[in-house]
Amino acid sequence: MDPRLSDISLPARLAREDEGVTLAELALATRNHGLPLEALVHDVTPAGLHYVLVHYDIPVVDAQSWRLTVGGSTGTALTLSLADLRARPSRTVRVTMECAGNGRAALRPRPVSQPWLVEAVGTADWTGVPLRDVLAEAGLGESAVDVVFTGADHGVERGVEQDYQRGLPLAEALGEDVLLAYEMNGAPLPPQHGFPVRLVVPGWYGMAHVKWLRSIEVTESRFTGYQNAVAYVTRRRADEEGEPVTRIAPRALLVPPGFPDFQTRQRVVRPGPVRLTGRAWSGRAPLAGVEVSTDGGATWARARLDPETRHRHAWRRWSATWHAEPGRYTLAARATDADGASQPLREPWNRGGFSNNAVHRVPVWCLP
Ligand SMILES: Nc1nc2c(c(=O)[nH]1)N[C@H]1C(S)=C(S)[C@@H](COP(=O)(O)O)O[C@H]1N2
Ligand SMILES: [Mo]
Repeated sequence: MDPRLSDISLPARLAREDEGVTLAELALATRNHGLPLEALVHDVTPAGLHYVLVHYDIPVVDAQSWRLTVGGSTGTALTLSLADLRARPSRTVRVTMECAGNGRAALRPRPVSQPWLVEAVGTADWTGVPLRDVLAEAGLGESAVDVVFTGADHGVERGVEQDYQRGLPLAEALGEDVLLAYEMNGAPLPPQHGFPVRLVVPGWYGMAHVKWLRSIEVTESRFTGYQNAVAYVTRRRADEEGEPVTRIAPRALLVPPGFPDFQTRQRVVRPGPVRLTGRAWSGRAPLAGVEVSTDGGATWARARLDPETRHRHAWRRWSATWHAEPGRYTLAARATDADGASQPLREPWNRGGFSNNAVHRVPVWCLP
């Protein structure tokens, strides 16, 4: 019998209770790296330290012959070159981006997929053309519903062969900070981050920010492609319709203090005042506050949260002082946003491992 795609591309599954991370997951984890947590100190993440998530292969795109087509339910169809885009009025927006699967590896049972711990996050200055300017030029049809973005990458996922493609509701697509970005931190996009042009949708989990963009199509019905209707949906049971994954839930991370052991990453600090610091963000509402704990989340104290700046889509720094005495501790941090949403102590479980914003815990030994 001839081989079939379904022989190599398996259905979604949960790990057995005693099952470690597989070599296939390790292959994903080495391709898709996270932010080293000490890099949380930078307001803007150096491009090479920003997390990376690529479903298939990084496509090779020639900037000279690259074209972006804009069509569907529009007055006119547009074909734009990179020079066309660069000639338009641009905007630079500082955006904290996080993968919807961040935290997945901590779930029990564990969804078998890219095994993120907590580090699938980064903040960049994205420069490009506001999407709404391009849509206005094309002219939106009366019955436009979604805007569908297609990347130049191609692969197979759970048996379905596809180009990476995502739909975004029109109202979201018209936001003033939604960009067709051609620069990251003031330089052309690196290949892994979507060269030559990617979509940036501030506040949304990473899957919405389509890289290696080649086409934009306005549709008159809700887009039900794989990445919207099958992949990025929160389900507790395999047979339920579930809720689409959209905006980033509030989260705080700590810069692990002191120094680490090479093999275990266990942290060591010395007695005395230890400055605790980190970042917090929410894609849903402005932040209201950050708290820290030294007992794993049993008791909490208010941290200092840096004031809001004009970079309203970017993470904010928080800090606190801990008077460490010899012993073992579990540091923790949690953010609360202006909607009153905070972070749970235990992982919210779903089959895809999405939007898990359980509190970040860092075990630390204070040695005399
Ligand atoms: N074309 C395309 N766009 C994509 C992806 C992809 O695999 N292909 N991955 C998405 C996911 S799941 C995430 S989390 C972000 C990651 O963006 P980054 O690698 O620039 O951090 O890109 C998104 N855009
Ligand atoms: Mo992602």
